[in-house]
Amino acid sequence: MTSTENLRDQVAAQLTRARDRSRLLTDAVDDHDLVRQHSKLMSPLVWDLAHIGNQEELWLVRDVGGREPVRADIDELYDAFKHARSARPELPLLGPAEARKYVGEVRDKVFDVLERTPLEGHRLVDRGFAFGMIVQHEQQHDETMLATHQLRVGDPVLDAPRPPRGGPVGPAEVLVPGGPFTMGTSTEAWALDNERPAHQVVTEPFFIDTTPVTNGAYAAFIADGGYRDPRWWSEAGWAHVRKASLVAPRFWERVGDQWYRTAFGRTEPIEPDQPVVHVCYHEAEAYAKWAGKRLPTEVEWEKAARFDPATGRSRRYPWGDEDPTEAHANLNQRHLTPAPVGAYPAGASALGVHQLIGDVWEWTSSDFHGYTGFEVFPYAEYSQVFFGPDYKVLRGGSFGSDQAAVRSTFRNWDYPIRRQIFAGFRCARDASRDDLT
Ligand code: AVJ
Ligand code: FE
Repeated sequence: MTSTENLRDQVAAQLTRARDRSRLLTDAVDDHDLVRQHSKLMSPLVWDLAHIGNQEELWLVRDVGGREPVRADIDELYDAFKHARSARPELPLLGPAEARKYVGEVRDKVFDVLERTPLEGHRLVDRGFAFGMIVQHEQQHDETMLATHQLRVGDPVLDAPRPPRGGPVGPAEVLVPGGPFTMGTSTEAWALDNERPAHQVVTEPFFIDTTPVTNGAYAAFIADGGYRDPRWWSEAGWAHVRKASLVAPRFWERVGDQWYRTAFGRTEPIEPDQPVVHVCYHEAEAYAKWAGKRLPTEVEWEKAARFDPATGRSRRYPWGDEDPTEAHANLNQRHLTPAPVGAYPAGASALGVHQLIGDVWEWTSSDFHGYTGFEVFPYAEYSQVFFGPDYKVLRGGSFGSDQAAVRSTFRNWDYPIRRQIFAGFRCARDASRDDLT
């Protein structure tokens, strides 16, 4: 991003890429499937679509562009804080044709605003931040819509090539040295408020798994009676596992002595070398305890992902400072499943930790809070209102995340019982004195 013109072109390309994905996800199903609720946990797809357009109108057409509203009458319908997801199908929403027309009109105006807006100077548009925020917002909803597709029952409508084959990953875990490292960022142009500012954090030495926990390893936990043994579960986890009658990850089904999983309408035997996905925080925590380990904290996850012991610097990504390519990580809904472990040797961190970015979101043991020096930007409802003990932080993005919306500093959050998101985990453990000598 050397010149403003260059930046303008990049912003336009990112907006178009996000819209292509939104269209693919909404054109794949018929109108009936667009307006219906596939799960109480999710909005109808047609709500996500118009909400994407409404946020874009609020921030780019009205706020940055200072233009007249395209449709001031619908703001309330698409305000995520006004109506719970479960209540959205009953609202007088724009229908499929109206919603498509609306997002198209907003986008036309946005391209005009983009042409006329200086991208340097004023903080909200500095280096295109407001546009970047909207690109990321659309991509985040595209991942949410993909999760809705996963919950949809019916013939498959989405297709994608299989991920690359797995490969060697070296030792099962690596030692991350204790001491300081730089967490968060003050320089990443499109980083959101909760990733800022860059600040030093000191850790103890710890071990972290070089890969996410696989289906095969997770199946061993099930086979060992893990879901029936309170020793592995926290009090809240045990209460939940019993109340919700959990026996396996979401979308798993046992036929004879084989586990199957259903993904996007196709049922296949689980692939033992793929990272497990669709587990909640409680399941991740229980597995880790069963394995004699624990979940990493958010600080530990980011240090394993970014710290380069040779220079003491924090990298932008595990592999270095360059943006992700197909060789680095399973992102962008390129494949509709996590890739087997070892599929991305070029994406490993300086310390040899694989698949931190992409594949599956990784549960950490940390609650969602603002960093020291946190400042709301540009609005409290993006992240600040979610700070507190109710949400756990997830890191790294999934196969359903777009690279515009994932960085090593990116922080996602959800309730510890949620399983519809593309979430897995990896384990960590304290390093004892003996390990260090
Ligand atoms: C960051 C994924 C938790 O979906 O609730 C979308 C992103 N914020 N619209 C969410 C978001 C507003 C957010 N997560
Ligand atoms: Fe939103």
